[in-house]
Amino acid sequence: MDNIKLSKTMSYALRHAPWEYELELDENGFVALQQLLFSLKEEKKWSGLRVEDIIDVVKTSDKGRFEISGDKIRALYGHSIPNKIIMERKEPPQTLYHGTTREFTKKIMENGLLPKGRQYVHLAVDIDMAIQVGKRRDDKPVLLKVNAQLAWSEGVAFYKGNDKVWLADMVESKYIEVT
Ligand code: HQG
Repeated sequence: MDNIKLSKTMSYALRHAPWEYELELDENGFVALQQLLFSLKEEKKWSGLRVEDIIDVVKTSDKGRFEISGDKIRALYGHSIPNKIIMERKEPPQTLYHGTTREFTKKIMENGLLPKGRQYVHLAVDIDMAIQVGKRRDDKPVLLKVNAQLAWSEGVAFYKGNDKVWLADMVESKYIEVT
């Protein structure tokens, strides 16, 4: 089983286009695991898929992209579908990081961090991950340091994606430092 390909397909179905798989996500982004399996198996490429294969992707995902709870599964972050997924609002760590391009940095320091094509702004707990995220778009990415605790104390909402990824609706530039 090609776990990377399966993970990308699961991300596409659970984050971006559930309707293409006739999936209906609940308000927290969950769908029945069996339903996801059934829908993916409709595609020739995945006709031999087993529930164990999906579980393996969930368990081995380096970034903790998915969560299985009872008989349901969801993507923990990254959504772009129109209906906003309700995530757990929670006090963030002192500092969070965001890796981005040199080009975007100027705009971010003017307008703040915006979710752009996704439902939430994505922030990393550790520097290495933020740099990796930035490297997707710029070989010399910029590391932004977000004073998350201060923002939270002043009323900015943060949401926990997983142990490594936090989400926010937006973050004003007064809470951001270019490193
Ligand atoms: C930028 C992947 C101009 C922002 C990754 C980013 C991550 C602005 C881009 C997760 C801006 C949006 C999310 C502003 C933000 N002006 N540009 N005011 N505010 N931006 O892909 O955070 O591997 O939607 O800096 O690794 O890069 O798929 O967000 O460059 O964890 O699991 O707008 O997706 O995870 O890009 O990535 P994205 P992201 P997976």
